[in-house]
Amino acid sequence: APEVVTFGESMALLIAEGGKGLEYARSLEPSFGGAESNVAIGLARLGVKSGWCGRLGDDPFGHRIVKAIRGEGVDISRAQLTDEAPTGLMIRENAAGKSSVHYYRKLSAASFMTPEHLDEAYIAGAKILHVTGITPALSASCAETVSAAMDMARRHGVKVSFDPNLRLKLWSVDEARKVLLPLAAKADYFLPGLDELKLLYETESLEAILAKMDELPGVSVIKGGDDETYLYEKGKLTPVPYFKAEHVIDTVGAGDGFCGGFLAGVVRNYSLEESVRLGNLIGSQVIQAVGDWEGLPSAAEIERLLNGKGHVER
Ligand code: KDG
Repeated sequence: APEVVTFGESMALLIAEGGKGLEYARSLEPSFGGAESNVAIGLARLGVKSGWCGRLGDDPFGHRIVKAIRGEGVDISRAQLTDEAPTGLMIRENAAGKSSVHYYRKLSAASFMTPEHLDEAYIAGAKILHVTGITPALSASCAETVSAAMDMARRHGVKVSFDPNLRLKLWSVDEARKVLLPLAAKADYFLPGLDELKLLYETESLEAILAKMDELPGVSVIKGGDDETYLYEKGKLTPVPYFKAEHVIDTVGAGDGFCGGFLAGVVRNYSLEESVRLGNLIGSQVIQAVGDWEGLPSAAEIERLLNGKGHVER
């Protein structure tokens, strides 16, 4: 059984060829993305058994995504393909140095997810359930599904990890706040970004943010500090420095990489600080490759990086 179970929407991703923007790009490179499957792949590459559940259309993109996730060694036995609705799509462009994503995911297969699609025994068999705040933004039934999954996990003593992943192209901050903050209060590991917290709590001050974290029952790990990730546990703040990335190429997926690394540490009973360090290391690798998950390192690569052994070309 998977040690970490996650679910959410994975979508086909088309990346417009460099620099021209979608209006003038002559080619689009196909891939796929999805915050939760990115995390599941990150875990699998580190040798942690992970399972991804989700709904995709029974269409070529859906088949492509399922094959790719399975190919990464993630358990997809609970993933569903349906002919009732299509696989969602996102297109990313980089125009004049600004990267943006365009979503074509309304009424996608994933948006019709309901609590009935969850397999309680599957969740109960895991050590950790990881969910994100993207899913509840998709539809009311998706929001119910996330909340129900968290409740299932808690009933069985499975730890809950929650990354709010605020996506302002899906809903407003006001809508998000009402849904995401109660979910944060149900998490054992709350893994937000500093920018997201500033928006959700309407303050620029880290001190004020930490005061809010004091009201949460779980451990908080705040990603995206200037030079460090903040581990905050029972009133104690521990800044954990970043690893240097030599060439920053594509920052999308860094947060998911972090979550995968952090959760891998937790599953292996590393200290929380060591788990955050592993998360930082994974995040620093993801941003050195194009794509949301392609740059996720394997356990062997991590070993080489930590031992300071360089890349051998031939
Ligand atoms: O964190 C990266 C994800 O945002 C990306 O892979 C796509 O899940 C995605 C989304 O909804 O934007």
